[in-house]
Amino acid sequence: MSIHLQTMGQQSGRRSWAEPWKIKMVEPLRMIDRTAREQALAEAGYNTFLLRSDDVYIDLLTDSGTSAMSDRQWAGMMTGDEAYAGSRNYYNLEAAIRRHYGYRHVVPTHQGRGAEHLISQVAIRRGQFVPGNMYFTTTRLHQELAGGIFVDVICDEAHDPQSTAPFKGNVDLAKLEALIDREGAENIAYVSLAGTVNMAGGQPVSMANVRALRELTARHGIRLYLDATRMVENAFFIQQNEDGWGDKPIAAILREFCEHTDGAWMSAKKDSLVNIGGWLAINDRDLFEELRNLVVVYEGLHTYGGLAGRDMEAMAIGIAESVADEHVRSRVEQVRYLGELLSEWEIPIVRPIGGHAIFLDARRFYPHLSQDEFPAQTLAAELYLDSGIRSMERGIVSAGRDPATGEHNRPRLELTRLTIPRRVYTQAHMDVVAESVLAAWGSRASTRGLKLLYEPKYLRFFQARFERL
Ligand code: P70
Repeated sequence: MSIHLQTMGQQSGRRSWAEPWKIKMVEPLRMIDRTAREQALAEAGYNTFLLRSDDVYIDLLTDSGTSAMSDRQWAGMMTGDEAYAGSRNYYNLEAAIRRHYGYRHVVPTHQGRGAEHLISQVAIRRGQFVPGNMYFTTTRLHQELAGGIFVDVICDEAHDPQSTAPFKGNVDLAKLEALIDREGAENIAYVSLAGTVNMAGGQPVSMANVRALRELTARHGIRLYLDATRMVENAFFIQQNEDGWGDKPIAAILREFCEHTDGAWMSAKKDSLVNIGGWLAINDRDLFEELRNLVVVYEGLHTYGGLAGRDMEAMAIGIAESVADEHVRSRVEQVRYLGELLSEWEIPIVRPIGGHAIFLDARRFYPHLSQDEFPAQTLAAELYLDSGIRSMERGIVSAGRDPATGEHNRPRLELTRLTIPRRVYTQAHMDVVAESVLAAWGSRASTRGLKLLYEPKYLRFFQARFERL
């Protein structure tokens, strides 16, 4: 018997895996026609953030707050204790964070940037430097609003979409040491470490790197704080690709990684499988007292931080579900499935394939467009026009302007992100997405760029408007 059609597993010479869940409730998708999409996109100023989600077919804008909760999480929502103070759900959340991330003191916040705001206000003195492994938009903004100066100390490979180094999220220790020597340890607020690194393409940090970083920062008396937003996915890459970790569960790798840091902030809308929520967790008691005081000014009492009791319960359960090996494997492998298809077709994407998204290399799609014609924003628009798929610009628009000069920051990476929500779409959706990217690739030579019409002061990518050139 000759076999022509092959399953996904057979294509890569192994047995197939499947999602470790079945579907109990469905949400119908709607698809509007090409003429309606053209109108919707023009009305949205060619910015996918300004589209109505009713006009979107497959929504890959973000993996943030878009995951499907489990039956256990929904059941947990019904056990919300909506007391103003001392809700039992807060204590369940605190226990889950202590158990899986290992930090002693917990401050809940409404989402990640609420936590970024608090840590930045408390830990940065005006004029201090904040070295980090590539900027993230909201993180850097809060550091700057607190008077900090962000310095990128990520390894050079991270800025090269074609480098296949396995841990492109790593800090370049020589860059960090040079900064400390030049500015003095007392002028470094803390090191801001993210695992995985969103803007680099979802690239992980190795355990060896965090250990070395720990040693270096401790020697200089500098604190090391972690953006733990996608740290579970980072732990998966350590398990798969770093020597000595292959037989360790993800939960153990996560705990050990966090042990090398002094505290963390979290957007629980990603790894933790909830639609809203975040936290800050820290070992230092005095700093905790300051944070716990500040949270009541901006978020809410220190036992709810802007969340309902039911939200905290869903988060506590989500944290436990998020560290299960079979869950993380199926999540990251789904992303890889889409990436392998596109790679096979020689469509330029960031390699290695990251944890939460496929990042299309818009510079190589549109070599005829200058960065001022917004290639990544253009590609996001083209994908929407082709099929109603929504993606996100991660290039010059996201990078914003230099606060000192007012000029565009010009990142080397000019990327369009196809972000995969957790437990939401099937392999068939991934096939539809891949074919749409192929169509945009096919018409790349005749694609025209965009002109910026309006940009707001903060985080301009969310609300900027464009028109077709
Ligand atoms: C995304 C979202 C949020 C995020 C993150 C990392 C590594 C902190 C946060 C903030 C949402 C987003 C945010 C800004 C621009 C575009 C999209 N990332 N650290 O889609 O957390 O959103 O809960 O305040 O990725 O990547 P939160």
